Amino acid sequence: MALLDDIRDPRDLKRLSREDLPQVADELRAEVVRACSKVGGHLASSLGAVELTVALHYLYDSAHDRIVWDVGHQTYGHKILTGRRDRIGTIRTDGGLAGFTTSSESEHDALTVGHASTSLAASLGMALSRDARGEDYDIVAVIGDGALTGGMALAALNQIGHVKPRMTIVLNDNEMSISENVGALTHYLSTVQVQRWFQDAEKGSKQALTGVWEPLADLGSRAKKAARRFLDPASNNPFHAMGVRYVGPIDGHDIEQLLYYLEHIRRLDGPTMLHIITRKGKGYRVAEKDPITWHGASSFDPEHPVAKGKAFSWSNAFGRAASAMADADDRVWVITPAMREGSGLVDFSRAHPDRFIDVGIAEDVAVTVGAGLALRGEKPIVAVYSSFLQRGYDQVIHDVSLESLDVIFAIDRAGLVGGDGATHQGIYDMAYLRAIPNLAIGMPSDVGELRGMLKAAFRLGGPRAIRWPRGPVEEAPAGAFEAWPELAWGSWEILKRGSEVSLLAMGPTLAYALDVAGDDPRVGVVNARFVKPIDVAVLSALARSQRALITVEDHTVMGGLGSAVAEALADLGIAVALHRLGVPDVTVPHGTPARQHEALGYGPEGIRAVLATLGIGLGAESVTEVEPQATASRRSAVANASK
Ligand SMILES: Cc1ncc(C[n+]2csc(CCOP(=O)(O)OP(=O)(O)O)c2C)c(N)n1
Repeated sequence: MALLDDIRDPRDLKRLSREDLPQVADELRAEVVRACSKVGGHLASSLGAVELTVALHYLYDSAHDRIVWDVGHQTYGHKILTGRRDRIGTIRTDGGLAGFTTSSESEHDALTVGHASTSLAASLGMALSRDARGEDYDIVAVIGDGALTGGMALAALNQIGHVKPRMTIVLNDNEMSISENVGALTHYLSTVQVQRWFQDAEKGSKQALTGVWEPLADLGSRAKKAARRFLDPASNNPFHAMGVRYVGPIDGHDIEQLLYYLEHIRRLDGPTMLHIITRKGKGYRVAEKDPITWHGASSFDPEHPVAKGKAFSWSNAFGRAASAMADADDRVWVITPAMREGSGLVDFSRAHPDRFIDVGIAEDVAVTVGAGLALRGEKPIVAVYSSFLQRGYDQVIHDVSLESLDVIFAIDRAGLVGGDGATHQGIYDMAYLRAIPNLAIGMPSDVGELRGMLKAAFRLGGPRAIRWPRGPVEEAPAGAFEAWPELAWGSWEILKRGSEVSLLAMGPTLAYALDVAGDDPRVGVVNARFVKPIDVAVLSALARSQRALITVEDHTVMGGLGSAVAEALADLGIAVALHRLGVPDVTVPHGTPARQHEALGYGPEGIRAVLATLGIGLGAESVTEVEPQATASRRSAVANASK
């Protein structure tokens, strides 16, 4: 009988006997696989945390106690056990469950999260409040070895060891971030695993040798004891040294062991770290074998799981371009904060291992390492997702822009990102970067422009941000760096002249603008590919000759292209009707970007609606699903037609 069918709430889990728990874990695992096979998601991390999830919910009351999952991507099992089983197949889709823990979704989600390394500081805050108010509940932070590489986590640990609140920290160590984990702590954690192996070996050899040849057994054990002392956690353990009690490592797939240790730790004063060893993808062969591919899976056939081939993407285009740049000039380095795969850098890391740096989940460090390299005359590219660069904001200002250093920020996932949702939306970078002196910003609409911008950034020097969206892009034949197009930084491109109104769009919204304008002579289209500086000459000519301008951007309207245009018009003293379309002042959850663009008013229908208010009705014949990424062919069609 399926036990999961009777678990509507963690209280139902607690009614089961301990012997039943492994079966619950198996069922949870199957359910996670089923859900991910339908809609994709963070499969491997959730599979690796199934036993831990069962143990935590068996022991703690998650509605009252606080279980603080770091990142929140490993919580599909937690969601199933906490009343969301019937909706788990909707995870990350429009209107469905969020892909991470989200407080507004459930009282069992202690933290709204998605970015890594926040669990320890948040748990400390909760513990401070609890203790100040004399309340009584448990706090358990669950953090992966990857998330522990983040400066926030380490700084919080430093403070936890100082304040010493009663809390449990479960270090879920699978030796993986998205790719292989990096850093000195990672090396330390694997040393501790060797120690565990040593202890097991010692036990095994004792049993095998007892009664056979005692002196040999004794000799073996004495040598091992000496080695063990060398690796003794009490003397060498960095967590201990920071004031956090350390226990482990233990097998994180053994529920009995997990319960045994968690129960004991729960009664202890002060902070205690339980180090558990798990396997990413546990229990599902393909995910165990290739946890990198199955970290974030697309939908698949659960009987014959094969990872779907992905279309050529902006990230791939960047990775190739970066390799060509590094081939052409040995001062080119690429720095990633733990996003080798996502940023399209696997090939680069193989071709140029000496100039590829993965700093772990530490965006601040990535930016300042870039600054250090640039200070010594190198040409670093900091490859980072738009939403994660938020973590390196001060470093962009303080370490890079003040000295106007030659650092290229290669910003991936700009715009709405789909399933990852609110925490990952790349819709603030233009707003937060535009205010920084010396920093220039562009957004290509096809691969040729991407290369042109990278080439211009490399040649011109100074801090330059180039942003592009998530998803596919039309591939262009690879070429040597020297042969890439020349592009004047700051220049806009008039794709179509209109007699009355111009649409100013950038990146993915350019396809919308071109589609809506069609061949209507009243509506022009401009590729407003730079927001800093903007093309004042083109803008002022347009503003003086048109009765309205409409900016269209996949970014918050506050501070992006529309703001840049409004500010420039004000400075020029030109009064012209300006309509700014983009993300209004709201948070945007997970969903299908093209649908969300439409719902937020900056898809093709939204543009048509604004044109209609200006008396420019455009026939419904062009109401088609527009693929926002397919800009290159649309641009060249328009360019050819207007020749
Ligand atoms: C600030 C930030 N940078 C990057 C990411 C992307 N990211 C999501 S999960 C992950 C790896 C986390 O590794 P770990 O904590 O060990 O968990 P595991 O997936 O191995 O269980 C990364 C880098 C993120 N969520 N937040």
